[in-house]
Amino acid sequence: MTNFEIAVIAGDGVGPEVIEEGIKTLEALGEPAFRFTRFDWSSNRYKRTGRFIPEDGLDELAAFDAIFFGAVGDEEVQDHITLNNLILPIRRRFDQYACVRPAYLYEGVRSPLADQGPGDIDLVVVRENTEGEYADIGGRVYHQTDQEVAVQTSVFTRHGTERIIRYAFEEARRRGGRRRVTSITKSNAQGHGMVFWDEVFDNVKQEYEDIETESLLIDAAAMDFVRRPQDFDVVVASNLFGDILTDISAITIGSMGLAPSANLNPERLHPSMFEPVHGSAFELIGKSQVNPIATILAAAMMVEFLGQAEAGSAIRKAVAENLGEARIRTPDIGGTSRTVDVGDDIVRRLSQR
Ligand code: GGG
Repeated sequence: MTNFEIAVIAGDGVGPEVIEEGIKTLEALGEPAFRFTRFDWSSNRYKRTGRFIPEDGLDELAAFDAIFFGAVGDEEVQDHITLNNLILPIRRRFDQYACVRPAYLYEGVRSPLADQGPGDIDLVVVRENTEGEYADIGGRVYHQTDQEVAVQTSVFTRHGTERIIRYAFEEARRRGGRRRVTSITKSNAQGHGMVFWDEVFDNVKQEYEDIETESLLIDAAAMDFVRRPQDFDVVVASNLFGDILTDISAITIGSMGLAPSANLNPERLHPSMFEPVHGSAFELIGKSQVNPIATILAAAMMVEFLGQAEAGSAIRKAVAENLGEARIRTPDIGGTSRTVDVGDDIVRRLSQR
């Protein structure tokens, strides 16, 4: 029997609720087997101890096969503190440079867009995940005066840009779908970093003559994700633009609660991290109304990345059946069931296979 060691960081808000459903699903697989080690890294820990991650915490994570993450964000802690002290250090330390965010419109789920049926939306955003606008470089001087200055620098390296664009082309080959890569920038206004990105994209695409390409400005892409989502296959974007576009793609497939995310170190030198796209969703805390499917699909991505394709397909099939039946579902997609009921239904389907 194959065993995997999984580090679990449930984090903030609804994170613990959805993570428990993900763990339940993984345990229902039987094979492979997982051992889960829970870390209490969260805003609550920060409020109690002054740190999200203990001093040697990241060293400890290095030994795991993967990291299963819930959500980050707390009503009492500013968002830039939670992000820059919990999730971004993990992505950087483990060089999880490819953030892969698929969006698929399942049967039984209604898109808010007219005329979009099952499978019509089937795209993946490949978001650069370690530099760009999230590089955490900048500063402020003359605080609270009329002369105050704030500088925030975006970083685009050749190494970082080439590898994420190459990853996107490889992903288009792996998916074997529309075989199309769309690159997103704002190079008309960002005349340094994003013109550079466009140049790198134009160079790398020469190596992939079997893949159709397109370059769009982020504003046009935001419009086209609504106007013609069916035309996209693989979309490659900077850290910030990828983050924004994946909220749009998530809602076009019916709910943020259906969108999973993988933070990959494709070379497998370090553990990769799997999470739902949604954050801590304060308004749902403790109501048992949060949709666990984004996290369960993130679990499927995790087992697939660990080489367990059959287990991943089994989870996806159970999710597709649950959604297709349209009976046990949370309120975000028109149901009245609780988070735990959806998890139980998916576990039941897995156990019957
Ligand atoms: N589970 C995803 C999560 O907690 N998202 C909160 C958030 O704002 N994340 C920003 C990011 O993914 O870069």
